[in-house]
Amino acid sequence: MLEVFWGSGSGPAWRVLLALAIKKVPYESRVLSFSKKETQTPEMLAMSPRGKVPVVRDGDFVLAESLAILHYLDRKHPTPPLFGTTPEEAGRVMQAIMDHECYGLAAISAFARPLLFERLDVQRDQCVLAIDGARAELEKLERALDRREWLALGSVSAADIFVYPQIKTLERALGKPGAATVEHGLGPIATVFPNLGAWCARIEALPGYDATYPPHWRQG
Ligand SMILES: N[C@@H](CCC(=O)N[C@@H](CS)C(=O)NCC(=O)O)C(=O)O
Repeated sequence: MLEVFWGSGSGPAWRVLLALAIKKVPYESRVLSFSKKETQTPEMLAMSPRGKVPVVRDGDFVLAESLAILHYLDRKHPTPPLFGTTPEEAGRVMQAIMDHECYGLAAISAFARPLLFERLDVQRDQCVLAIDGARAELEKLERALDRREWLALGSVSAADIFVYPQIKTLERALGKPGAATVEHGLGPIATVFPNLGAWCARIEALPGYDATYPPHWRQG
């Protein structure tokens, strides 16, 4: 059976769990602890030389990198398709993914990470300077969802599950105590960006979603 190596709270790993839930593909969960450095063991480094998760192992085949894994899973288990069914749809999905990978991810992370990892003592300036850039990216996503339910296609696609974990990570960062000491104006996300809030709710209503939620986030 397909094995999935992942870590709780990893956005890239969450993408893979979401794809498997949507496609209803059974798998063996191999959850690793970041704090115990379980991603850095010789066995893991042999599969993922950068020591990163997600990684999947399917028989003799091993694959790292979330986007590569989404693509693999879509070819291996085509229903429902996550990269569309036509060349044009595949292009739209990849455009939305690369837009986030190349621009949105860094801009939102620059703001969220100092809050998430409670590093405002040394990274307050970086966090404050990143607010406008993060807002611009969130507004762009908000506009993309103005007259449509999903980011790229008429149904959930790899673009949605690629972006979604970062929005939830931002939401978690906004819930950290330090966030109240920064005038960011970015939350609550569902209030400031209602289209994004409704889109998150749509993803959260997908069958199998609950099993993908980062376990340690349930503990607060
Ligand atoms: N580009 C990679 C990023 C993967 C990544 O950064 N994973 C982090 C967790 S979010 C990781 O495994 N870090 C290893 C560690 O901190 O030990 C992907 O999309 O799969």
